[in-house]
Amino acid sequence: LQVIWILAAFGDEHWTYEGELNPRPATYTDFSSHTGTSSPGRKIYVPHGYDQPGTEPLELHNNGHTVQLSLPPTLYLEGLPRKYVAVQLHLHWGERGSKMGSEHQINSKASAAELHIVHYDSDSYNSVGEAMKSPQGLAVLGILIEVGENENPAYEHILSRLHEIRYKGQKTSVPPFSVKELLPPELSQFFRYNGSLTTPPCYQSVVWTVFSQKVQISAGQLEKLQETLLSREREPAQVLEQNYRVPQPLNQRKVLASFN
Ligand code: BO1
Ligand code: ZN
Repeated sequence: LQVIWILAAFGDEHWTYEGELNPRPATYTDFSSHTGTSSPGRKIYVPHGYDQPGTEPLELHNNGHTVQLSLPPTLYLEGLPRKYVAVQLHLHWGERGSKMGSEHQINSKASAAELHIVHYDSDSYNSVGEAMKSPQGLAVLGILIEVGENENPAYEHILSRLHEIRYKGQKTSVPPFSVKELLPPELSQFFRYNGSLTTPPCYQSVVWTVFSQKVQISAGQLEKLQETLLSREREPAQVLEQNYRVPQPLNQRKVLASFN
């Protein structure tokens, strides 16, 4: 949860998940034990426009660190004091064959993968680039993903296309679909705290909302996520795997738990 500023020293050009700053095996901070603030009657957090498939195709991009889908600003969040509009979503996952790949953990337990839907405060800032440098400039939804019995058709909008963008830098175009299908059914139960971007430049600018309900994908779908993408533009190929940051010390942060 905490920023390690030294990561920013690597700059945007080249950085990796290897080494001392992201040690394996993972150490963790169990933030559920630091909660205690509940707020009955509080307006719940509802993504708006998420069930509208939209009209424009979306761009799916292998940026060498993750698979990222561009989102239209017609998607936004409600229940926060300002209007946060969507920019992109992306995923984090573990190494091939691992069921640990999430960046958040609940009750000390990591999930297989994690979806992030990134928004910025469009009331206060003209661009995401400006917003990402300011406290609470961004709002990211975190959705924990675990392996279940069935294939998850919603995630196939992304996973079935990965083979088209295997190399870093490749892009493809995805027909619009309802982003809401990617979320768990119960949106009123979540944890919220002020934290950072989990990759360089690691700015402390994110209002994090992590839903307590998880979504399921099949073992085959997880395998596809872990094995398809490559982190280099050309041979020699290197599989893009284990792109999650381990949990960081909570320090003095408060974590809100909403269980309306
Ligand atoms: S995350 O959700 O905390 N994993 C996360 C990490 C890094 C970014 C976004 C979310 N990076 C920034 C880029 C900007 C870009 C913005 C929105 O994402 O540094 O250049 O405009 O896509
Ligand atoms: Zn992320």
